[in-house]
Amino acid sequence: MEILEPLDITGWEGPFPPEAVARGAAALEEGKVLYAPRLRFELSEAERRFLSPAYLDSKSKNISFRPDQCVVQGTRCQGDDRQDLLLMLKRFFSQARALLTGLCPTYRDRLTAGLTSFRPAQVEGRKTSWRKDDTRLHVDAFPSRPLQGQRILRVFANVNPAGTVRLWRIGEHFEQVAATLVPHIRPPLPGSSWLLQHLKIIKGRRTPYDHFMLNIHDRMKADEQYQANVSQTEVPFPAGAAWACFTDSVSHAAMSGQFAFEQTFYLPVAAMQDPGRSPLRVLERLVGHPLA
Ligand SMILES: O=C(O)CCC(=O)C(=O)O
Ligand SMILES: [Fe+2]
Repeated sequence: MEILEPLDITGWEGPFPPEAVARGAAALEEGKVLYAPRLRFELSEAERRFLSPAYLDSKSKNISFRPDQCVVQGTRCQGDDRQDLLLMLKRFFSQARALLTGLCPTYRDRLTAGLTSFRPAQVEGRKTSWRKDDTRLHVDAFPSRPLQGQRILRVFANVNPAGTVRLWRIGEHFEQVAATLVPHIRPPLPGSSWLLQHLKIIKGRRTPYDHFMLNIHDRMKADEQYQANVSQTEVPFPAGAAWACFTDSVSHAAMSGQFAFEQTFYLPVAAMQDPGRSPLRVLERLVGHPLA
């Protein structure tokens, strides 16, 4: 299968060509990456000052924006700098949302916005624990935010001013990943989800679905043999390009690059054109019972 679904568009707001709209949601749900090589996220002259890791605070690798609360985090800036960062991130959020609602009209009222992030740090050579190391192939699953089956749909843009690519590896299709790993995963311990929620370790109930997704995420990242030997392709995303995919099913690793934007959305399984392709339904078929 081709991994990339090319999109010849240059603007974030629709209307988009009917062929692109006809394929948008279907391509995403098949596990493809919508790839717009000429869809540039424009920064103003003044905003270009933010193309430096110096604006990060010491604990963060990203500067993030919460569209629902309109706050910025991850930066040491105050005053005008902080406000300008907020406006830049907010604009990325609006454009990413316009892109997805234009390309996937059936998702329009069903997308919930998660975090917006600006990623000014160099990916290569960053020191982290294996679990947080996104240079290892993985599907996304968040330990502190149970999704209970909801999809993770993310939009990325490479804004590197020197023209450096953002290099990803893309691995097997989720069906294959799950078929290989699920037989090794033990079901959650009775009471563990209640405990995590009531100790306020996580927001909301960690369902058996979340348990399986976190296990898959961890098993993929922890296994050096898997990382090296699984069938995979290198995908360089050029500066000035944007791309989108369901990162809970597209197995991905970010190997190198600096200066990108990313917007997360959540989508209920029922809002998909083909819910049978969701990781929730794939896992349920494998284990033979409901997981939500
Ligand atoms: O920063 C990137 O290019 C992708 C990193 C990643 O794995 C993620 O955000 O889920
Ligand atoms: Fe990821």
